[in-house]
Amino acid sequence: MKSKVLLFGPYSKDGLAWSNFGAPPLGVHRIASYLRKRYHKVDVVDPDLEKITEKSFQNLVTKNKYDFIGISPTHLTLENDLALVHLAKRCSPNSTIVAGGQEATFAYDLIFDNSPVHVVVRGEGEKPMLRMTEAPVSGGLMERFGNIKGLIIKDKGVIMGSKGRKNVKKPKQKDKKEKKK
Ligand code: B12
Repeated sequence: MKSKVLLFGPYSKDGLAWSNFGAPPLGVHRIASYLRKRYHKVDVVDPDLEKITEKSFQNLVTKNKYDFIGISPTHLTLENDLALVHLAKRCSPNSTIVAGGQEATFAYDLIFDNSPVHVVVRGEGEKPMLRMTEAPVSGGLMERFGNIKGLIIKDKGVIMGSKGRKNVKKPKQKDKKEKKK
């Protein structure tokens, strides 16, 4: 079955990437090309370039009923990025929400704690996204995606690594102190 995917780039709100550098969100465009070659339908939104409003974003997500919605947050834009995730979840409660890129890779716990993101892809996103779009559509998240390498999954409130990864637990204060010694 072919999936419908929405990927959006970092949302600085002040047009940072465009006014300063004129660069599109390269990471999500790469993933989009990869998925389109396998005939999935992918929309890419650059929230700054397209000067999205809450209403226009809401309309896009409600109308398209995406199977997957992917974000590529940066640390500096995180608050705006996660606000869009909350909005997307309200408009499309059945979509699987995925986060990727450097911020998601290293600060996945911050993202899981503050948003309805279901899955974080650590590292390059092309193959994990493809495998997720082609995974069974029914069952729990761990059941559907647990065999795909490189994921961290929040399933029924528990954060777990997919195959090939140790279960992820936050270090306790005590462990952190011990590491410093
Ligand atoms: C080139 C670059 C830029 C360019 C182009 C960025 C762009 N829009 O694509 C410019 C100069 C515009 C830029 C601007 C900024 N950047 Co910059 N940038 C980089 C740099 C050097 C390379 C990124 C890149 O293009 N890689 C190639 C692409 C193909 O790979 P990628 O983006 O990493 O994406 C892959 C994976 O990460 C993953 N992935 C990414 N997103 C997603 C999403 C999903 C759903 C999935 C599944 C996977 C996934 O899959 C992709 C394909 O394999 C990195 C450092 C680095 N070495 O990676 C910093 C870096 C990403 N930038 C950073 C920052 C902070 C910024 C700015 C906020 C800086 C600022 N104050 O202006 C702005 C943000 C602007 C914006 N709205 O995007 C930080 C992010 C740190 C963090 N923790 O968030 C980095 C890591 C640099 C650093 N070490 O500080 N940046």
